[in-house]
Amino acid sequence: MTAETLAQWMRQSHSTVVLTGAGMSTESGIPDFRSQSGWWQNIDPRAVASTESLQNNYELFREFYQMRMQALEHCVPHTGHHILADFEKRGLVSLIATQNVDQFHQQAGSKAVAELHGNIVTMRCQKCSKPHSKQQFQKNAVCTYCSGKLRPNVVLFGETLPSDAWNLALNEIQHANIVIVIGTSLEVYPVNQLPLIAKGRLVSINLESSNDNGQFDLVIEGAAGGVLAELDQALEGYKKK
Ligand code: BV8
Repeated sequence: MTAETLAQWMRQSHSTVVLTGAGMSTESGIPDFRSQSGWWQNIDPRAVASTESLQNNYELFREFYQMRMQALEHCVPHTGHHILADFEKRGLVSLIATQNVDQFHQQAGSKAVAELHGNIVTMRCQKCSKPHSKQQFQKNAVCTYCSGKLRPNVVLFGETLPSDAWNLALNEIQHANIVIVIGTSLEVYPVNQLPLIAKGRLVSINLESSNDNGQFDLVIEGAAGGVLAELDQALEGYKKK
């Protein structure tokens, strides 16, 4: 059971949704969170990525996100992102619901992307929500309208997910023939509930086999970029639109 099996299923599928996590961007040079080399190995997420840290530890919060933004400036989407964008153009993928905050799916050309955890590319004022530039945040400026604190449009621990993105992902996943889960430990609520509401076939593409593989109809162990390249080869020349 490999990429060829998934390719067969995708040829018969009317709607295939992809759910991605940080493992989708590690081959672009962005660390994930919970692997050996992940961000949370030596940083407590509650200290830097929570509403509490934004309110009571703003300098540490700002340094953490400043570092993440700088890391992003030197990285680009990899082949896997481009393959998923091409699958969308060929009618093979209808939506990418992502936990990633790097906007690499959009940069690679994907149009239908639900940003479940927002992004660290755009900023706003925490108090009045007015948009601000990345430069203003990096310069430690305050809001030009109300002098409030600036923050990236990322969903912090303790914040609710953007309702449009959440409802779109919920609806598409409930009606999908296939949900392909790529590069996520499914540790974070409520995104980790999405695979449970899938009614179609559930597929995992992940570097490590996780203990709750039982929920998947197909588990493909491997790096996202490599597996997607195999899948692309198996689907060569095939398109639905
Ligand atoms: C909410 C923003 C409600 C920061 C993120 C106790 C128990 C259960 C739940 C909770 C609890 N206490 C609190 C909660 C809720 C909390 C939560 O789930 N906490 C967990 C951690 C215990 N959730 C929330 O707070 C959410 N909000 O619940 O709101 C609410 C209701 C009313 C009013 C107010 C609130 C908000 C969650 C969003 C948090 N924000 N990010 C930032 O990114 O800077 S979460 C963070 O984790 C990232 O967004 C990341 O994407 C996400 C999930 O991680 P993964 O993507 O899965 O990454 P991870 O490293 O874990 O896994 C990567 C996988 O890929 C690994 O398996 C690895 O092997 C694999 N891999 C690596 N490389 C590759 C690969 N696979 C293939 N190829 C490769 N090359």
